[in-house]
Amino acid sequence: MTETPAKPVLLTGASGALGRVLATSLSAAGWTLRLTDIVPFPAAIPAGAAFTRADLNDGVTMLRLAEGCGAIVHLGGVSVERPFEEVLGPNIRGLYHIYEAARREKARVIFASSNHSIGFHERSESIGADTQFLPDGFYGLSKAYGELMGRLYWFKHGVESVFIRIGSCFPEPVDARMLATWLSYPDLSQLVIRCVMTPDVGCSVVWGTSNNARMTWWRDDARERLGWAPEDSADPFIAQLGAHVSADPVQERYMGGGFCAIGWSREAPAPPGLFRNE
Ligand code: NAI
Ligand code: 15L
Repeated sequence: MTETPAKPVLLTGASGALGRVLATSLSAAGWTLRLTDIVPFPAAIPAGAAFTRADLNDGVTMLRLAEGCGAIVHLGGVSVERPFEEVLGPNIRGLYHIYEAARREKARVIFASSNHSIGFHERSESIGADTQFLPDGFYGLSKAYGELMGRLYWFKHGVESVFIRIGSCFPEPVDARMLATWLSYPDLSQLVIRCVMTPDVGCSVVWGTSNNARMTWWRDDARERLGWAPEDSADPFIAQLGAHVSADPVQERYMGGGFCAIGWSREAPAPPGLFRNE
């Protein structure tokens, strides 16, 4: 069954890796899309879509782009660890512009959050979606802030959100960590469709990974309510990638992997008892 939303959907970050995947798959599903990004769309504009080049820092244009939309799939912004000043504009101010537009339009926000919002949890843990944020850098911090902004807009204004804490969404897994964190492009597309089409999502969190046997880290999210079950799996890559680990103990200890090691200056990992109220 093809499901099409009653109103157009605004897709930010449309020229990026995942934006292009979703522009193509949602267009193929018959959706009416408004695509936007700060850089040009690098391919032919898909059927049913229109592209506007714009900066997320430009709040007036974001309001205009969202006019008449029922949902905003928000992928735009800095997508890797960068200095604070580079993250601030797109990921914090830009996100505020998206939520203001959603409030005005009574639109739902599907926010591309990241595992880096909880990256300093240790891989030996099994954490639910309501776990404490432990961002592993300024980028992960911006994703935690984004989820908190979504909660503010839900409780104060009734703006619905689904926060997809994406693991690693690439054509294929490329190292041992991704045997746990990998999300296939088709599973991402199905998830976004469910996030937009499911009635009454409230303010929900879903872990964005495929059906990977090694994903023992993340549990208890909104997938059942969304009616989403990932169909792909990183498991066929276990033999090929199982030994593909780094020599860095920080990278290998924490869920966020290499992002945790960027700029690391502790002499030893933090003892848990000095962080939690134990
Ligand atoms: P990407 O870097 O390929 O795409 C991000 C897009 O945002 C780019 O096209 C960029 O031009 C645009 N952008 C940056 N600053 C902007 C601004 N000021 N105004 C307007 N547009 C701006 O990243 P990718 O991989 O496609 O990821 C999409 C989203 O998913 C990002 O928010 C990322 O943080 C999130 N995510 C992705 C994961 C992955 O494995 N690919 C994992 C976790 C989260
Ligand atoms: C992310 O949040 C990044 O956007 C992506 O480039 C990957 O680094 C991914 O996380 C990951 O953790 O593998």
